[in-house]
Amino acid sequence: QHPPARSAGIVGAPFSKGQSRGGVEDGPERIRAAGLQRRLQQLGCAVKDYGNLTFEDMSRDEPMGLLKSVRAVGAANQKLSQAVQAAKEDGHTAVVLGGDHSLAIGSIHGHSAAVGELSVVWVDAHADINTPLTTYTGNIHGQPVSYLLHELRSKVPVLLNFSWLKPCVSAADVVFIGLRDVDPAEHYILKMLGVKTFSMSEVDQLGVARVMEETCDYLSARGKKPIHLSYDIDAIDPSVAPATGTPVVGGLTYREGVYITEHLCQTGLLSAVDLVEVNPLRGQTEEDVRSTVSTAIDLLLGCFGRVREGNHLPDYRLPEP
Ligand code: B3U
Ligand code: MN
Ligand code: MN
Repeated sequence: QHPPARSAGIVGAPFSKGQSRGGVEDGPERIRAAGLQRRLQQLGCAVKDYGNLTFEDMSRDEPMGLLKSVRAVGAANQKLSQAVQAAKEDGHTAVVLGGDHSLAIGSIHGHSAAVGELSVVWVDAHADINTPLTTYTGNIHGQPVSYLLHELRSKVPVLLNFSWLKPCVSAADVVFIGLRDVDPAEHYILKMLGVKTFSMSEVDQLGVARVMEETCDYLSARGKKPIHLSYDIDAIDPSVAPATGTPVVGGLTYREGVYITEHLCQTGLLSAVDLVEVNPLRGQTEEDVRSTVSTAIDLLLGCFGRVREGNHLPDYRLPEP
């Protein structure tokens, strides 16, 4: 197996206002410091690092009803959308390092603006499909999917700094994997729209290999569209990835988590990846943070052709005695 000739366009998005815990804005630097660029290059992957986006402080960003930091989340995602669009136009597989999961709004919007209709694979303990009217936490990282779906257009009110955003994804083009903490309104929406979901129960029942086979069969039945993988590190079990804002017991094993990325990479359709919710301030120990960051790196490497049987570059030659 030759490593595919790919290139990664890395966009750091140190943004945390889609939720209320500090620290997740340090995700991009921690993931870089663990050697992401070097390890991708060792796979034969070209890397362009666009650096970190900078987000202005909103002096006045009072809650709109329950909804927190609407203006900041809207402005940050507009910026991210443009950055992801640029990375795609430069020919890269876009890699967005979060930051919290509200960033998927801009990431998926920008990806779709560059390449058209997408398939979305959402790997998460949570469904992140609350609307601004169903949320009871007010955190926008629990809502990005509702902002993006055509079908929920009439259920999402006009929000400040979101006028740039038009829904760009069809519910039938989305698959959720890893669900185990879904609010009642979210469950209602998933059933109402008939969204394809593989909760942890289905992962238990079918095994991850069949889940991925069914995921790709399901998505490709509507045409082979570029795949956007939005990977929330809290999908992985907290025993492996504890340094995240809302850990939930009973998650994906390290092996299941990596298998998902290996399988999606092999489709040849993976076109953008978000890796979000790594929060270096949340682990109990430095080892907790190291294990979480190291898992994040392995998930990203899986997206770019790393396989566990081993890899070698196409021009590798055995040394002659
Ligand atoms: N569903 C809850 C909890 C939550 C969603 N995403 C995370 N937590 N990380 C909410 O806030 O909407
Ligand atoms: Mn999430
Ligand atoms: Mn989550």
